[in-house]
Amino acid sequence: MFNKINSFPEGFLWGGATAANQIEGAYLADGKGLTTIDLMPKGSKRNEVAMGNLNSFEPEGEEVYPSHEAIDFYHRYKEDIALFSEMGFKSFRMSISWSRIFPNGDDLTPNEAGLQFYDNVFDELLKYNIEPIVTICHFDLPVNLAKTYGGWKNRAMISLFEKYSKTLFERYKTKVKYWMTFNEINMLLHLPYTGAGIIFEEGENKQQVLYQAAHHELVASALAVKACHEIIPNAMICCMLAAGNVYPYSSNPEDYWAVMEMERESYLLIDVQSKGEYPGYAKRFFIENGIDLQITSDDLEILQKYTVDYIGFSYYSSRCTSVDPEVLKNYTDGNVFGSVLNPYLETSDWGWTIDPKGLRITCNQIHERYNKPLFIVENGLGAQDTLLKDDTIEDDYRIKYLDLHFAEIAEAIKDGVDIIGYTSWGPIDLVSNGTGEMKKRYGFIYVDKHNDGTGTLRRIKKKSFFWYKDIIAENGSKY
Ligand code: BGP
Repeated sequence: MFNKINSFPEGFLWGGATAANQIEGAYLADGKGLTTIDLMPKGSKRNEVAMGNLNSFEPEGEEVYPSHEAIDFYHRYKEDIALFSEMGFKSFRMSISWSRIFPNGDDLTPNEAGLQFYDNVFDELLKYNIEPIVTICHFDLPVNLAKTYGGWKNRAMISLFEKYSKTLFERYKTKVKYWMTFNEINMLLHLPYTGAGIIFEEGENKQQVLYQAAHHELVASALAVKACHEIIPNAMICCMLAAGNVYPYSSNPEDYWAVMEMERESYLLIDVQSKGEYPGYAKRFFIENGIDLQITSDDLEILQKYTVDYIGFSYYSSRCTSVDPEVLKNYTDGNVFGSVLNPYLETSDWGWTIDPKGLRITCNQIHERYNKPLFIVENGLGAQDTLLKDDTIEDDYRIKYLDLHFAEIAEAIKDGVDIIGYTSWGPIDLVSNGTGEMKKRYGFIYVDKHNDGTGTLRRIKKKSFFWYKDIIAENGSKY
């Protein structure tokens, strides 16, 4: 009656994922305007800026802005894409920098040189049969939109984003089939400046501001889904979630309820993008927290009509929680979302819990919640690599991490979860979003660039480069 499900299906989209501001550099080249990330320092102030508590529009002292040069993908994309092709990539996730297309965000006409740059990148990818997976907005927006409009606090952002995304669909309709609207939309609730260009004013009700901004992004995302379907009928467009299942620290029902609450916070915006309406638990949450959202009846209709085709998500860590104050003292910072230390799991050098089984659980949870195809668009290990004298990098720790995660993806597929692809985060070393530094490396390809900005930018294949190449060549058949 039932046939055995094999693991990775034919046509599985193996690849790697990046974001414009973490690789491109050339921050003012060819008419590009400043983006919010271009004014984010590295070092101790970075977090406060990311959280919207510190205005970074007037830089002070000797700040270093990592996005200004990054790894210079802008000038080296041909070399980098050739290396991706050598690994056998079937897909490459990248984002478009809004301010290359509309330097101020509200310009009347787009910047042709910016559009041309992405044409060149897509052509290069397609030359090697690598499918571009495009994030329309990955943690950056034109500075003018943050300064003049207050970022996504402002409803006017909806039509500006709609215009920007339509411009992209029209221009790239023959080249790009897979789209996603906002990177890790739920991160907006934790990193309001990074995610939405928000800087809080004195005395503002933060929750009110955050959920109103999120509502604006949801409507904008739904309008992008509409436009995408109209302009590119065979396209697939998704939302993108920072995912990671949560464990209760104990069998206390209160701990389990705390898990439910954490997961609901993560899923709330995705529930809207996938199911077309605010869930009941969200309405209760808004009322009980004095959050009064401005939502029109047109908004509700748009949200309901234009839901996403698939779910993209990042997975780095699981989390763990408890209601016991003593347990809560034992805490680690994950990828922004903190977690109680799970006694069964190890953490990376940056305190991120490593949990391959959590990826299988997460895939199953998202599948059961939405019943749509899934795309794992970020996963990987940030680690310090050492370039040895003979120009090699022995990154066995990265191979081990990926190997264990791939085995669990295979299990999830055998569980019946429809997973269409996997793009590992930072296939080439890039600037860390969290720290603004180079020393936290994810790549299969080493880039000779260092925290202090020095380095030749030379590209060097790591041991994991050859390992990933073999996995792709065999379509993960070992799992
Ligand atoms: C995700 C972001 C990425 C990326 C990744 C790793 O949240 O979407 O942009 O940076 O995290 O984080 P970090 O760079 O802080 O190691």
